[in-house]
Amino acid sequence: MNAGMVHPRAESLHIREKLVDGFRAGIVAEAGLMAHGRGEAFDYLLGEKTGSHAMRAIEASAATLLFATRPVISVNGNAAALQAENIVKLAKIVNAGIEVNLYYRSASRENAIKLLLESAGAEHVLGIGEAATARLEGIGSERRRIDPQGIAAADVVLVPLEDGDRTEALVKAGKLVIAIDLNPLSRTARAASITIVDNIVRAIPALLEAIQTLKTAPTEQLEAKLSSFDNNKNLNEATRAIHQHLLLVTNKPTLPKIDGPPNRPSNRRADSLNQLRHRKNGPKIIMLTAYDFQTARIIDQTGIDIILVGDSLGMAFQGANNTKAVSMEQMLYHAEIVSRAAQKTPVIADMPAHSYENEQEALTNAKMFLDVGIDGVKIEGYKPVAINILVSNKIPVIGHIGLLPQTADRYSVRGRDTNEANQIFNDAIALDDSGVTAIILESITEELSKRITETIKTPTIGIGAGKYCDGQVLVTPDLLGLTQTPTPKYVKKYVKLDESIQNAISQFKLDVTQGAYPDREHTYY
Ligand code: PTJ
Repeated sequence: MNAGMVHPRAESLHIREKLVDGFRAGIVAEAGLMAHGRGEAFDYLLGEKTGSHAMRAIEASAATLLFATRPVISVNGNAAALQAENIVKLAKIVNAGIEVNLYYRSASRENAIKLLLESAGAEHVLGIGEAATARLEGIGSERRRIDPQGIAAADVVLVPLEDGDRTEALVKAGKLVIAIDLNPLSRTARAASITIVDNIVRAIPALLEAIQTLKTAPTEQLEAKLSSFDNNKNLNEATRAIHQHLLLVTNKPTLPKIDGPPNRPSNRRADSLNQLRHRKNGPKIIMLTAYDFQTARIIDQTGIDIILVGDSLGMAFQGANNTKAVSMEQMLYHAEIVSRAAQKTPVIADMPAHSYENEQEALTNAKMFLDVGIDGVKIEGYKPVAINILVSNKIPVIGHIGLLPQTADRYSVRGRDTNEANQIFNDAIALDDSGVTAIILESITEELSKRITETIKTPTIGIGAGKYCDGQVLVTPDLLGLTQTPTPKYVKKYVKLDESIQNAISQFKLDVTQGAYPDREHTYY
């Protein structure tokens, strides 16, 4: 078989060839070819790229391997056929043992893999033949045989392409298990201490690179990589990445069809959004959030400048603690509803967390917002790659700096510390030249927001950033007194709708109980 280098799937075919060659050389098990097919299918769903979830797991794995006292890399047929050289390099750099441990164990395969690893530079290969005298509890068959000098004594075991039983047994035996598995739903993925949901052909080189970078880093930095890592959360993110990728490739949001007022032409609204750049020293820009039709309809009649379909949807609508899990699909659903209700006012939508991590994702997702009637998008943080591609495609973008809820670990005022203030100021300067329409300043000191507003050409819109900004934005349910206390200091409740609604409902209850409702006026005859 010769894939040729011009084939669009050349890389994938090249990997297959390696496995077929490995099978013919007695390295890869027959079932290893099937296992690879399963992996390939998941890789396809993941977009054949190392996602941010995988990078986080790779960094946590690098830190774990650098902290380990007796790390061991467990090698099977597929891992050897695809990554022998890099496995040897990895073992050398973290001083790890290499142990051959096979599901379909045979002396000839063990030896073929040992020879391959040795030709790649391995000095000592563990687990071969009689050397594997120790036993892994809870595992039947030959697979339970492990080397007393290797996996049996290891504190950390790296297992690329492992099966669920052995991963569970290794964890039970007290090992920290790092798994590489393209299937985020597998038992291995769920049982391992750290799961890298990525193709071994990308994951091992990336792991090598992360170790090179981190090996000179201060201990606290390595500890931070570990303490901030949560395998379950990360696996959920990998699953969401599959979902996200499916949305991207089909390019069709799976939204329920709603029979209601049609959407307006979008170029007119984009024009009025772009006009906002001229409001630097003009009347203040007024912006409010909306997530539902009725609120957007009412706001639309007030003549404010922008409606934001914010990912504050997480808290204000879904009752979540933060905005981190709001998805593209949820945003599109609300964006479509709000943009139908707002006949005059430009509507922008928040690009939710992880929806603009590279050019392609940013552009495809922003276009999906345009398709449901949105006029522009807001992006958290100074993200030049995403912002450039959108601006060069004439999609209005609003920037957002200061407190960034999608990544924040705490909700507190930013910029009191000089370094942090300088960082935010520098981001404002960089955003000013990036072509954004306006910049949201969230929860920063008045001093910093004044300095930014007076320095840059782009209008600033504050939320918890004091009076000097060129405009103000609030979360509408906060302004209406619908959200539960405590709300941030900057929130001014202009009405207590919470109480009004309670009163109305109590009155309805009383009327029905006492027979006062329905009366003649509200009855058909
Ligand atoms: O060499 P042996 O005898 O030890 O046998 C090795 C195989 C792979 C046959 C054995 O470990 C096995 O049967 O594995 P499973 O249970 O089929 O699991 C393989 C897992 O690896 C699946 O979840 C695949 O999605 C995943 N996978 C396959 N190819 C890759 C992969 N993960 C990362 N990178 C890949 N290239």
